[in-house]
Amino acid sequence: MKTAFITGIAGQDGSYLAEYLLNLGYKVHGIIRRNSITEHQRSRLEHIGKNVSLRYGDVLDVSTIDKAIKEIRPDEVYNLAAQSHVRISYEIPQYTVQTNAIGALNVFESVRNFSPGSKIYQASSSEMFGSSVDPDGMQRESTPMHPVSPYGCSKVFAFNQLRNYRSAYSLFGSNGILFNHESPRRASNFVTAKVIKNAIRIKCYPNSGPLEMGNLDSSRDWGHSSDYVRAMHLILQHHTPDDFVVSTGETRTVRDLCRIVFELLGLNYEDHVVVNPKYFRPQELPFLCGDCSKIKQALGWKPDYSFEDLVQEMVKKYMDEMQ
Ligand code: NDP
Ligand code: GDR
Repeated sequence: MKTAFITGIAGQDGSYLAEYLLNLGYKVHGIIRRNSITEHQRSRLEHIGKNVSLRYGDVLDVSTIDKAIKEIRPDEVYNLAAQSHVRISYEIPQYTVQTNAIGALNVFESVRNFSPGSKIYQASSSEMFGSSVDPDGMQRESTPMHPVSPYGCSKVFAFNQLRNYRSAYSLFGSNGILFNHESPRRASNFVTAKVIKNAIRIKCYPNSGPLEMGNLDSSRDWGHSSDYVRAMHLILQHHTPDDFVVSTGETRTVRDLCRIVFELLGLNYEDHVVVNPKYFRPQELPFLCGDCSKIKQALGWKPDYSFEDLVQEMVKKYMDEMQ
């Protein structure tokens, strides 16, 4: 039986990944942070709770990471823990960099010192490319990195640090450079979940006020988390450590998202959506679209979900919860 250790296991991707690995027969371990208020902390893991081995820990607390790695000596380590919200990274830049950069380094160091045979997956992001786009409008593994947020900068550090440990210490460390991915487990302050939850609110309670949004004209390449955790696992099964873009290759604007969601509910978004500059970012990424040819060719990965399937699944889940 293979063992996996997941940081960020209680988040969107961590919960799908734990589920996926359990189905493959892995023994799954993970750390959750001790919160003062425990309600909802394990909500994404409730359905698989007994099968995963959880312990308290924090990637900024070296002793807990060292202890876990020493005890478990996992075959695979997935470092998903992060302050993952781009706009909020402008509000708490130092905390974001501590968690996403130094936290990742703590995990890599722990593996190097106590379990150098463990394979490491690092949750890298398309935000690392930032404002840099190839002439065909796409971003791919060879695109230069010009991040435009504290979040993007922190992820570039972790990306490079893992590559450095790969060549310096021969660790098996791979980066998945993932574009936006969503699901019914997405936290409600990311744009897909925010739009869908509020559109349903407006449908059920028409006089409950408009939906306040930031930039409606940015474009994102949106996939489904369950497809993307499958890619994470595949990346670690490759014969050699490497870095892979994971995306759908299709892009839509936030305005398209609003239109499609409100139309699904029989509403016109223009009657209900207002722009509030409070949600603008100091620097925005106007257009993201990923070229995932490399992972398709090398590992045979492709997404199962279309954008429409993703939105419909999220709408149905939140509608069911409201009723
Ligand atoms: P989430 O925000 O849903 O999950 C992040 C998890 O990390 C949470 O469970 C959080 O715990 C945990 N965490 C935060 N800080 C620490 C810490 N100091 N120590 C231990 N755990 C911590 O993110 P996603 O699941 O969406 O993303 C997973 C990873 O992939 C992240 O690294 C993200 O940056 C990256 N990524 C995500 C993409 C996406 O579109 N979803 C795209 C590209 C990369 P708590 O609940 O206690 O805060
Ligand atoms: P992003 O995701 O920043 O791309 O990072 P998010 O869903 O927050 O924003 C996507 C786009 O929507 C615009 N937008 C709004 N966004 C939010 N959150 N709230 C709003 O009200 C709103 N109005 C418009 C944003 O300006 C942006 O253009 C996600 C995260 O999962 C990262 O962790 C990950 O690394 C990247 O995707 C790839």
